[in-house]
Formats: sequence, C-alpha cells, structure tokens
Amino acid sequence: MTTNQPKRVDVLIVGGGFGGMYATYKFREMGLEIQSFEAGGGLGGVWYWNRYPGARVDLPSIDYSFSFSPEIEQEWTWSEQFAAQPELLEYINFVAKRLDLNKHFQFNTRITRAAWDEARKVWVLKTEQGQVWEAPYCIMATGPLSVPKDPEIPGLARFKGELHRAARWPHEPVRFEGKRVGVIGTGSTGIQIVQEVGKTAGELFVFQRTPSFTMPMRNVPLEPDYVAEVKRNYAGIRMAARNSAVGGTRPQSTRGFFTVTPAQRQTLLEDAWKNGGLAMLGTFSDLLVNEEANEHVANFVRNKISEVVKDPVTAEKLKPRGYPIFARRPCLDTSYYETFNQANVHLVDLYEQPIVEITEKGVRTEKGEFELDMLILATGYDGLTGALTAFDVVGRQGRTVNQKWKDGASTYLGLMMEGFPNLFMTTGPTGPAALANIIRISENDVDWIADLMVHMEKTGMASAEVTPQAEKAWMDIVGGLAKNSLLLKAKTWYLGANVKDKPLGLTLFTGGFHKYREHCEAAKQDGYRKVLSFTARQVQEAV
Ligand code: NA7
Repeated sequence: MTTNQPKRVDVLIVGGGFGGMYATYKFREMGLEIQSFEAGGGLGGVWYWNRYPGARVDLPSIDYSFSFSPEIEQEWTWSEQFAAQPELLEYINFVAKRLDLNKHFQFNTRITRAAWDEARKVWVLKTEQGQVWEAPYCIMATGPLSVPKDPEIPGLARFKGELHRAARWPHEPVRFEGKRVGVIGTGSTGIQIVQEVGKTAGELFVFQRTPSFTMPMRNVPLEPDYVAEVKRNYAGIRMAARNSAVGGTRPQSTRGFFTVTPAQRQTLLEDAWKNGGLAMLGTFSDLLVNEEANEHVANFVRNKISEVVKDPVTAEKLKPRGYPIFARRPCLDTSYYETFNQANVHLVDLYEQPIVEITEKGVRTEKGEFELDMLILATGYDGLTGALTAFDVVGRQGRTVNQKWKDGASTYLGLMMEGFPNLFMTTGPTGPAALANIIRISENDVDWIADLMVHMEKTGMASAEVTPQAEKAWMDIVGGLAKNSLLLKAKTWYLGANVKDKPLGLTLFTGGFHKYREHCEAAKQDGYRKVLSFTARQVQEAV
C-alpha cells in the first residue's frame, strides 16, 4: 500500500507474540476482517528478538504452549522440559503455518500513533511507513517485556568493540572464542548468557550490580512415554493450569512455613532444590507475605551458593542481600554459580566499584578500566507499561495513555482503560502478567475480548468503555492485595523501579491467575452493565 488513504477492517492487532497470534486466529475464526502488525521480521515477540546464547523459557514447555487447539497439542512434540529459544521459535512458526497466520501480519512495521475517533467510533492507526488503518476495535498485544532498556551509563556509543543487546540479538552466529567479553546485567537474561558464554569466551567479565537468587532448572529431555501421557491428558493439564495461581501445573502449597518443624522445612527445601524449576516457590504458601519465612528460604539458597562457589569472596559477592527472595523474578540456571569456578570468568562487583562510563575500549569503573572485545547488555526492559507509553495512544478528548498513567498505570483487569473505548490490551498492566503463565493469560484475555465483541454485535453497540468506578474498584483490589506483598520490597521492573522517573508502584494483580479469571468472568454478568458503558450503533449513526 503506498497511499495515505485509510484502509478499514474490523479489528487492528498490534504485536505478533503469543497474544497477537491468538487474537489474529480467534477474530479471523469469528469471521472478522483483521489486520495485524509486528515490528519484528517474524512472529514470536520476545522469542523472535531474544536469540542470545542460552535463551530458554523458565516454565515447563508443556505449560508454555497454546491450549486452544487440541490438534496442535497432538501434532507438536516438545523435546525438553524447558525449551530453548530456537525450539520455541520453531513451535511459534509451526503454529503460524498450521493456522496460516502470517498472511494477516504486516511485519517490520511499527505503529507510531493510535487515536480514537469519537465521532466515527473507530481507532485510527499510523504505521512508521505512513500508512493509515482504521477499525472499530484495536487490540494492543504489545507484551509486558517488549521495550528493552539500555543502561543509563555515559559513553555507550563510544565503544569500538562488538556491542550486543540481549533483546536485539543478531540473527547471524556470534563467536566468543578467544575474546574478552563483558556482560552488564545479572537478571534472568544475564544469568542465562553468562553460563553459556562462559563456556567459550577467552575471558568473561560479569558486571553485577544487584545479585539475583537463582535456582537449578534441572532441565531434562522429555521421554516419549511422558510425552504420550501428556498428550492423552492435555485437557486435564489445561484445566488444572487455568485453575491455578500461576497458570501452570507447578505444585502449590497451602502449608505455612512455620507450621512444620525446622527439620521438615529443610527436607522440603532440599527436595524442591533437587526437583528444580520453580519448585522452591511452591514449598510454602506464605513466602511472599511472611518476611521471616522468606529470609529462611533466602538463607537456604545463600548456603547453596557457598557449597558451589569455591572462592569464598566471590561466593559472598554472589549472595543476594537486602531484599526478599522471589521479590525479584526468581531465576533458573543450569550452571550459573559453577561458572564462577572457571579461571576465565571474573565477577566485577559494582557495589564495590560502580561503572563510571563506557569507553572506546571497554568499561571503566571507579577502580579501573576493563578492556573488552565485546560488550553484552542484559539490562532489562521498560516492563508492563513501556510498550504503550513509547508512542502516542490517544483516547477520548485527546488524552494519551502517557497522560493517563503519569502517576502510575491504571486499567481495568489489565484489559481496558477508562477514556479509551474499544481499545483492549492482552497481558496488560494490573493483570497477572509476569506472575503467571503469559500464554494462559493471553488466551484468557483474547477470549474475554471476543466474548465482549460478540455481545456488542448482538446488542448493536458501537463502543464499550470501562466506567471510572469499575476501573477504580479494580485498582483498589490490585492495590489492596499488593499492600501485603513482599514484591514491594525489591527494586524491580515489577514496580517500575528500573526506569528513571517512572512512577513507582506494583502494577500487577497478585491474587493468582485463577482469581483473576474469576474477576474476568464476573464482569460479564448482567451484560457487562455493572462495569462498562456502551454507545449504541443508532446513536453513532445519528452523529
Ligand atoms: P532484569 O531482571 O530487569 O535485569 C536487568 C539487570 O541489568 C539487573 O541485574 C540490573 O541491575 C542490571 N542493570 C541495569 N542497568 C544497569 C546499570 N546501569 N549498571 C549495572 N547493571 C545494570 O531484566 P532481564 O532481562 O534479566 O529479565 C527480565 C525478565 O525476563 C525476567 O524477569 C523474566 O521474566 C524474563 P539492578 O537490578 O538494576 O541493580
């Protein structure tokens, strides 16, 4: 399309991750005309961009997959308990091909503006190529982790060596052999990179500001018998996931930490450590609310670090302190702590020697310059809200999302916003994103939006908007739950603490995925009239 003449469809979908893929499929199957956009050159979202060595999902692959198609569940076979990025992308492309999704997407296309036309009751989207599209409904499937963040360190542009960002990793192979490599960032991403790059790099310098708690993933190949069993039981597995707090089959406990003896606690923690994955988080019910219980578990992990890391000084530096375990996203590793026993791997503690600047040759801290051939940035994202504040999303009366969220994100169910009729988010802020399986949330959200659209079509409504009262009531629920949560006690992207000048606040629903679904269901009662206001089509035509 070369003209600026608006093209009209029924639904515009922004984003080609799991949410955008399912939305595209679902609305097409409903007989709607759709146009979807994706900034990347292909589908997959996070898994399209994050091609860094060692990238791997930290939920079991069986859970981390679409549930809406029993055929695809039977046709696709996962090879490992925790799939690596290449297999995840293969799965995504398999689903896309199977459902013929690519033809609905315009790739390499960023949306630069989305604005609601109140008179005509349409969303008008502009692409960076200058095209204009409009539709009554717009779905922002833009993801909670799609805006990577560079570190706020002066001099980055001066670096003359190879510079790689984890979330914009090149498609061509990157070689580390014989090179002096630096990694900034020790969250989930940095940990995955370090344990992999450490295997081949000449020298590896790990620039650590806040150490993370990481636990053994204990990844295993999936045996054919196990896969067959899973394929027989997918319906039950999905049902259990939908009724769980995390949207997966991970065991959850109802047992409080102090209800069992110290010896029993130790046994339970040792078992969880041996089982791997996020089992530790499921050992007791109160680890995110009881600070004393949490500290016991934190100490358990600190002791494990001492058992693995041979140099006691390095071990001490790797031990996280000053914030509760699980308050930052718990990381899973295969050999992270072991990597620091290698002679070619060096921990640079940025508490001791903060980074001053990036130079032409490498990284200069307060104690000296580290010369590098390659610098890798694993410095996180403008999470949860970043995608919708990165460009103009303009609602009723010209108000932007940026203006609406200037003191913190406010939504209804992470799905809709007062002032933004017919605009929907999947896995949006104040929903359970980041705390539960993103694919289960995406499916729930798209289904919810689809149900609402069907209702609107049946009742002849042109637009739907959440009432200010319903949005406030939801925010009160989110805020009330967050009050007791230890998640507030760490500086994380969950709180927006990693982005300069971002309003601080926990914009996540901490009540669990199952409870979130109950709230979504409750909204439908009485034709949504307790929570949404509608404009009828006749009224629109009279305008
Ligand atoms: P995270 O978890 O936000 O981690 C980013 C890391 O980068 C973290 O260790 C930061 O240290 C570090 N960082 C950021 N800026 C700097 C500067 N200026 N200097 C030194 N270190 C810095 O992002 P990830 O990509 O690892 O993980 C995101 C999610 O992906 C994760 O939660 C999973 O859900 C999957 P800081 O903590 O700020 O001291």
